[in-house]
Amino acid sequence: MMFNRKNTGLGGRMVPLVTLTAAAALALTGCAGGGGTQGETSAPVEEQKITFIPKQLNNPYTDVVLGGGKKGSEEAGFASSQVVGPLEASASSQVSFINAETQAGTNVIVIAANDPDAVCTALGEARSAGAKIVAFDSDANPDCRDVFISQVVAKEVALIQTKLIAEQIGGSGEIAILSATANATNQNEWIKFMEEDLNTNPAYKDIKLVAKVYGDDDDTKSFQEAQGLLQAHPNLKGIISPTTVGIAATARYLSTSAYKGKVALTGLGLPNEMRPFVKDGTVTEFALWDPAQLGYVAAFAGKALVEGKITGAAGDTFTAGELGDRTVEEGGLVIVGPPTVFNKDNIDQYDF
Ligand code: RAM
Repeated sequence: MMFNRKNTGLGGRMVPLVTLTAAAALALTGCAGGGGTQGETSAPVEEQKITFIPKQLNNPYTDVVLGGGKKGSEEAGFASSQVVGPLEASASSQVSFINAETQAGTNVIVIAANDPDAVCTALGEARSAGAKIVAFDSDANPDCRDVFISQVVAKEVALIQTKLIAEQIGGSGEIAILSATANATNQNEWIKFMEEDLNTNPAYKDIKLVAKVYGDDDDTKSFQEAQGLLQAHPNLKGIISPTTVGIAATARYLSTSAYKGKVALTGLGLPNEMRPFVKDGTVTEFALWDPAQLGYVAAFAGKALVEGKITGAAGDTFTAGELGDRTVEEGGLVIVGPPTVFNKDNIDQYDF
């Protein structure tokens, strides 16, 4: 199975991913979902349109996720697939894009919410117009979507990061978290579990979390926040950055500073972005999942929803193409796969 990085060529705000093969798709828009009532739909996927709305377009992680989304949409048989979204991951930046999809009669909206509640009203309107809503990467309020495709079990990915930082700083000292945006559902959930772990696990009693800062998944701001952390906390021994943008920017800062190899850095990163920093000794170990699988599974969940095979209820099952069967858990949650830890010994085996 190959889920290597694919460049989706995101030059603008809207990118057609699959040629519209069925002219009938347009005629069917808006009548697929039975007024948002789940389980009534049984329209063939070949007549359905799917749109992906990531947190932001200018994010290398997003490109990999959308590569998987494209592959999944094609294999699932959607009539058309496209990507729209904001350039910045701010709370309400996705609303106008959702509204435009509702107007266009899109049948499946796949969204990584920048803010769980800010997108809710717009998603509710899309559902009333018949759309199915698949949240992925970063959940929307569960009241506003049908399923949430989560890359990993949130607690598991949080505990990997506390374990890695504890190992890398020798079990004691000050640490900080450099996150994405302050409202990001996914990062905030991981941070909650990390704080709980740091506060309750006896093995971490000598580790002190002294700061949480937000680089907004913007490379420049993340770089500056990393610099600011080191200035404000001269005794800092480690940084956890649970965002691919944050960890890459922080690594870049550390790699040319006096802190290189002295202040530990771990979190969630793309192997292709982190490779030079692992090789030059700035970073020892970090984690991630295969982002392409997230987009791929989301497309197949969209297919199962529009075909009326699942409603998002616990126990529902669907087949996610070559990745096999997935079961919907309590709360409409679908888990894609386990995270991987990357270091100098294995990083060259990954290409995303
Ligand atoms: C960033 C984004 C994304 C997150 C990854 C780990 O690219 O914040 O939502 O899942 O990092």
